[in-house]
Amino acid sequence: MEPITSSTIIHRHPGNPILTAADIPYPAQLIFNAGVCKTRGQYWMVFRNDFNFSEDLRHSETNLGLATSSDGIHWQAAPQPIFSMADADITRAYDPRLVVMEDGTIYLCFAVDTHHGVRAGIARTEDFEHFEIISLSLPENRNIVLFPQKIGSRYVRLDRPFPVYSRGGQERFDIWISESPDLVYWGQSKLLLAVEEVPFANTKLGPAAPPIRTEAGWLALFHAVDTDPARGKNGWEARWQKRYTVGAMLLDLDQPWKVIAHTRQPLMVPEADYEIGGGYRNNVIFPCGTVLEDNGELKIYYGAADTVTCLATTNLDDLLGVILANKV
Ligand code: BMA
Repeated sequence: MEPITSSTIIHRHPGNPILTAADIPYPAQLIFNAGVCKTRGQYWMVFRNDFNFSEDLRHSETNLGLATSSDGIHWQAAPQPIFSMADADITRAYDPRLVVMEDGTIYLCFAVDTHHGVRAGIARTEDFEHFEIISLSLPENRNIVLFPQKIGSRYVRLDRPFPVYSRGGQERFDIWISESPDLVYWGQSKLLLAVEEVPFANTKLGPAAPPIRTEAGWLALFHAVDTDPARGKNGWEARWQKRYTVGAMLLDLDQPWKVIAHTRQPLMVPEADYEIGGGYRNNVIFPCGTVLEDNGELKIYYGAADTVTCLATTNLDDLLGVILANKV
């Protein structure tokens, strides 16, 4: 693979990381992969907290915490975690995404590890304290994000299943799209973007933050993974050979299963010190939330090295220009 670098339209916030374990008033270790939305006069962040690791790293605890902000940059963590799932089958819920639907309802999408596979969940909340679980997918699926409005009469989401038998059993995971009349029953699933279509991926893709409606189409960021067997110890584990970068695509407004354009070069590549060193898994940029400001600034919230939460910004028109230079 050719050497790759972040696009010049991306600006990392000088205050990065913007949220770490030191900001959390309860047991916390890795604070990352946060969903973010702006509603009811402020910014809301639901972040993943992994803590209490066993020495062999095979076990840890996970909960989801809440932080709020008046500017999207400085965050105040709530005193207690807000969401966790553990029963006889479920071991943890993680990687939250937030979306405010056109009627103002707040939805949380999340992944669930179970003894029978990874499932993707959707919950509704009014207060970030009580969550009504609306649906849990079949295994194996995660990284789901909801579009913020119905298209036609259907809710729409992006999915990322983990097929075991694709490409002769290689680890190749693509982005899919599904629809639902009620957020409970999902179907009409279609392949949206495959690993082979993204030159900076060789392993898997996944939806990042919920799509944003723009005049040019639905703007959707995605993470892209390349694996290099030459990579060795890159974090706490004995070996970590993957790198997580970020790309973007535009989908047709009325037929969102049609990709209008997608970046052939990454928008973001791990480069900053907090992305490439000192973390649990270095070389990981994993965005789960975006906020589009009225002045056209797009705030991108991402987990860095599976350890801390960071912010990068770009201008919407610049980003659309970069994506549209790569029409399908
Ligand atoms: C993915 C998910 C993410 C994580 C990433 C990098 O498969 O588990 O939560 O950030 O791997 O480790």
